[in-house]
Amino acid sequence: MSDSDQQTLKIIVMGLPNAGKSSFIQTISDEVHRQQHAFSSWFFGRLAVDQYLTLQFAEPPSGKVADFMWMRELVGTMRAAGYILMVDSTRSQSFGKFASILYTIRGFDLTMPVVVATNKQDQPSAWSHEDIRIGLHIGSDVPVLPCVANNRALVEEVVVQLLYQMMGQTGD
Ligand SMILES: Nc1nc2c(ncn2[C@@H]2O[C@H](COP(=O)(O)OP(=O)(O)OP(=O)(O)O)[C@@H](O)[C@H]2O)c(=O)[nH]1
Ligand SMILES: [Mg+2]
Repeated sequence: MSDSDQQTLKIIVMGLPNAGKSSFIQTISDEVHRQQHAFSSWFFGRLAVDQYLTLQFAEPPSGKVADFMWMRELVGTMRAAGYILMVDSTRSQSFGKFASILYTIRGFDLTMPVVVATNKQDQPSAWSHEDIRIGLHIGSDVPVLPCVANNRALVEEVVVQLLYQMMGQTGD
């Protein structure tokens, strides 16, 4: 097999602080590492899907996502294959800020593959993924999926739905 048969796809896992991004990456990845800078850190994970495809997950410093110019620069320069946007489903007071992250990415490129993971569905106070979709006016072109970040099956389903988006399929 030649090198050209191997592909690494970069997936950004983004969301507000404490949404569960690092836990998600930890659950899905074969290996993880953290890259520490002065005031912020990136968290990375790798998953070898098979001999041809490796997924690299990258979590930007969540304190920066409120910075619109930083976000635009990131989305413009990262050349990500897709985005997993994570929201803490128990914190309805953060949904507006979360929506602005989604709009920033969609506003930059409407064809960018994106899925929303409504995390912490194991908590009794969590809003359901359907209610979050309706509340945030998320259209049917963006999958909104229930998630618990340490539940391998749910985390895998989020990644699979993103891969379907990347391939331009609906997945159902
Ligand atoms: N109950 C519950 N707790 C979760 C879930 N996902 C993450 N947590 C908890 O939420 C806290 C934050 O999780 P992290 O994975 O560090 O979240 P993060 O988005 O990477 O946080 P920052 O990088 O600090 O922004 C931790 O205490 C986790 O154990 C979940 O699905 N359910
Ligand atoms: Mg983290």
